[in-house]
Amino acid sequence: MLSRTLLSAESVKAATRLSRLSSTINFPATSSFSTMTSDITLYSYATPNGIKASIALEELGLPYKTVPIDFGTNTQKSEWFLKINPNGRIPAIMDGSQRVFESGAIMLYLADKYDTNRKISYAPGTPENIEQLSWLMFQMGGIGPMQGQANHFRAMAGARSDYGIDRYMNETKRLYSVLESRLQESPYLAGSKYTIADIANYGWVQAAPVMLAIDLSEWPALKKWVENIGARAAVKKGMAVPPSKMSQEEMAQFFQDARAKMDAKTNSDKH
Ligand SMILES: N[C@@H](CCC(=O)N[C@@H](CS)C(=O)NCC(=O)O)C(=O)O
Repeated sequence: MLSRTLLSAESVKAATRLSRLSSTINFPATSSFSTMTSDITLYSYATPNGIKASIALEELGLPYKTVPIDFGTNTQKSEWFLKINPNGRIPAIMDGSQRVFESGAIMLYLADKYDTNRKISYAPGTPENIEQLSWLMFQMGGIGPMQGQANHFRAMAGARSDYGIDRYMNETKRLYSVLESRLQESPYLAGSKYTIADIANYGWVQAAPVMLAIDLSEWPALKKWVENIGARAAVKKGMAVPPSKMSQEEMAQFFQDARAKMDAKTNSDKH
């Protein structure tokens, strides 16, 4: 049923209409789109990428249903889910018959379609909007992949590779220095306002102390930015979507044990 909905002529027409609208209209606060209703289902798990979507939804105050995706049973690779995200990863959303996958695309979609009051985004066509896009892509192409690999080599890999650990830990830290420089000169990444660019980067940076035992004190402006964002009510709500099976303490213990196991392994790196 889902595949029929996704591939129907109607959904293609709707997507075409939406992309035309997004590229031609600036969605001012007075736009008739502010009365638009949503029919959003979020498919997610409370991971650094998953919480980007739920925090954005919470910040916008949009109603949505959540379908928890269980990694334990590999639900993200099941046939029905691959029709929503062909890449078999979370997060993804359905908004009516429109699918959106990739957390960056989800945040841009939500900002374009629903952030008519510009609560978490800058209007298209402004210099700040380009800055917002740049820092969003910095996260999608830099922090996410690099920190993801750091986590893999530091805690999850079947074999230990000091080369892999050093390469991705160092790259993650270098990227944090880039964020630090920006946050020394600007309260938020795109400018004076908290936006989807902050949400995207926050998803990963906030996880670094627990996952990688990275002490954020090395980057004082970044640390303060993490604390400020973490204190927002919508962020606290979004981070608990869907509710995790582990407490914060259990999660910290899980990663600590995983790193200790890696430390005990012999270096298999032959480079
Ligand atoms: N670039 C993707 C990455 C998504 C991603 O890697 N999600 C992870 C959770 S943080 C996942 O679904 N992992 C399960 C798997 O790889 O099977 C995005 O930003 O949405």
